[in-house]
Amino acid sequence: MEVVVPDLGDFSNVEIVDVLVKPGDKVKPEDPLITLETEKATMDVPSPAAGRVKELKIAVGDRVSAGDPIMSLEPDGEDQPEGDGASGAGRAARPGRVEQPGTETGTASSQPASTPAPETAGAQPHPATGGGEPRVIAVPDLGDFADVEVVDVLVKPGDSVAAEQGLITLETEKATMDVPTPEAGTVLEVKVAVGDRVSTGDPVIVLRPAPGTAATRAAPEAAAPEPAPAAPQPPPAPQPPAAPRAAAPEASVERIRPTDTALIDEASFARAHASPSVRKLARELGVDLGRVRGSGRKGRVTSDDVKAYVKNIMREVGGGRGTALPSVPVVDFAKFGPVEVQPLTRIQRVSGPRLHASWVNIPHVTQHDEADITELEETRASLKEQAAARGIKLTPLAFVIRACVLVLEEFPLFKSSLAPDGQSVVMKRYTHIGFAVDTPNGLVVPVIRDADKKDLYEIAAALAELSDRAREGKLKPDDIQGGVFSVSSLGSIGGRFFTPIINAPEVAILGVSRSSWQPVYRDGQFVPRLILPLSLSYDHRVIDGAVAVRFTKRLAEVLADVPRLLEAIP
Ligand code: CAO
Repeated sequence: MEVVVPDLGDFSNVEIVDVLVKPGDKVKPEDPLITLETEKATMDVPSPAAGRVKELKIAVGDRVSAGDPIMSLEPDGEDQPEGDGASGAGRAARPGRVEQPGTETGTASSQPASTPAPETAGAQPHPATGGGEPRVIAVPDLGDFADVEVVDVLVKPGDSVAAEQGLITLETEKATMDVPTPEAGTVLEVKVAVGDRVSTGDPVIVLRPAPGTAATRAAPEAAAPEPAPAAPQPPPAPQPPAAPRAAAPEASVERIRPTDTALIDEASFARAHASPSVRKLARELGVDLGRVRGSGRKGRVTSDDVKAYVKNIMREVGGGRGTALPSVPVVDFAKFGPVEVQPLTRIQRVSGPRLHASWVNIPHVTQHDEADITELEETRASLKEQAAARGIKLTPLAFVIRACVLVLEEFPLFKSSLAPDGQSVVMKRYTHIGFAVDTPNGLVVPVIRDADKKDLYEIAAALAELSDRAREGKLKPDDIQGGVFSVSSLGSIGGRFFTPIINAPEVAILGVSRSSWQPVYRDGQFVPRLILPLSLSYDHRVIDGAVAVRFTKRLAEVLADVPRLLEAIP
């Protein structure tokens, strides 16, 4: 018999990328003969019958269309069971064989009515099968999967179904797939229910095939329980021999939900030059084939390429290369002298990972600047007693926070947050300001709510009250949430400039160091001025450097504008 290229749906002039047999080879029905590659997918053409390859009519690199001769098969004495080769039907196609769902579907649907039906794959014979007799449609070959859950039953007794219509939906840990009926007909009985677990060959429905469908012709194989027909089997249909991969499990590939393979770019996966088995391996490992460099002929991706790709990623993750963080060496310090292990405080254990996350996730830039607070300190000194009489400790930090509130009104971006998708910023119409407090248990950041509605004294009072409660460990969840901008003051301790870590998801934090007297050149002479070091760390994804320096410049101006800081809140 002559084997020809089956119906390829919309494709023609398709390249042969592999010839899998040679003259003299024995083949069984459904054994792959050649591999074709369209721009969308790779597909094998299986043998429609058992036999021995007599002559190859094609070679790798040839381009073929439906009906073109591939090879001639001659009967192989030992291997001519009744029915085999009669149609090429009745074999469960392997899921890996189908690479391009659209193609498969197209192939199936465009199959001429006279073509032996690969769709019968997976169908189990009804004992009483015969032309138009009820027949059991079974779960097709599920490849490596077994005991798969039925998540949906799509038909009920009495329903008319068209060929390829879904009967049930199965869900493996990898994907969801529909099992379609290979034949049109009427559903007589449904054999499964939602929640059942099924494997290859398990009955799904009993179908009465519509008159004139392939089931009425089916079936040497479907008739297997019956005595083999005495008559010689009809020769395989000359053309096209069989739609190679229209069988049920493969057609179901197209129904895989995109979310099940979220890591795979389906378009690039489909374009990749790889055999069905390699595609299957790639899917199992979650590898996007489009990213794998093929070492095979014409850049074909082999299974070794897929494994090497995965190994490489594992090595990068484990060895600290690529996007993974380099690991710090683990040292046995006791080898060098006595040691004592002290646990971190609870707050340190909580805040540590958050600081780390902020540091590694946010591209920090720190803008340093200086503010002249000579007048501010003079005023503060003059107001201190008066404030103390009201029970308020008027510290420099209260002035700094009041100044930040005023500048944030002019630069609202500094109290925004980057949206999780990185495509927009969330602007906040409220101004809750956080400030770092050093407590015996570690660093905490209580939040002054609606700081823009508080005057200097109210801010100072809130500062004192919250920092007292922070040191006593009496902050409530509300006290440490909702901040839009933070201030970290080390001024009472010392230091000159530092890099505060942004309190994510905020986008900026102001570090304040200890003020000191500095000679400043003014009006032709050096004069002593009290200078406050400012360090503004900002998220460079949201804030540009020029804007950041405008912010600190403006902050310095406002800190020098004491009457403004003392203004009452309207
Ligand atoms: N320059 C000079 N002196 C300063 C100053 C500055 N920038 N800031 C504060 N001082 C002075 C104050 O004037 C005060 O002196 P007087 O009593 O003479 O007025 C003294 O230092 C102590 O101030 P304070 O600590 O009582 O008040 P504060 O408002 O400055 O600070 C608080 C409050 C809670 C922020 C502070 O106690 C604190 O915990 N700071 C540490 C914050 C921190 O750890 N940040 C690092 C975060 S990153 O690890």
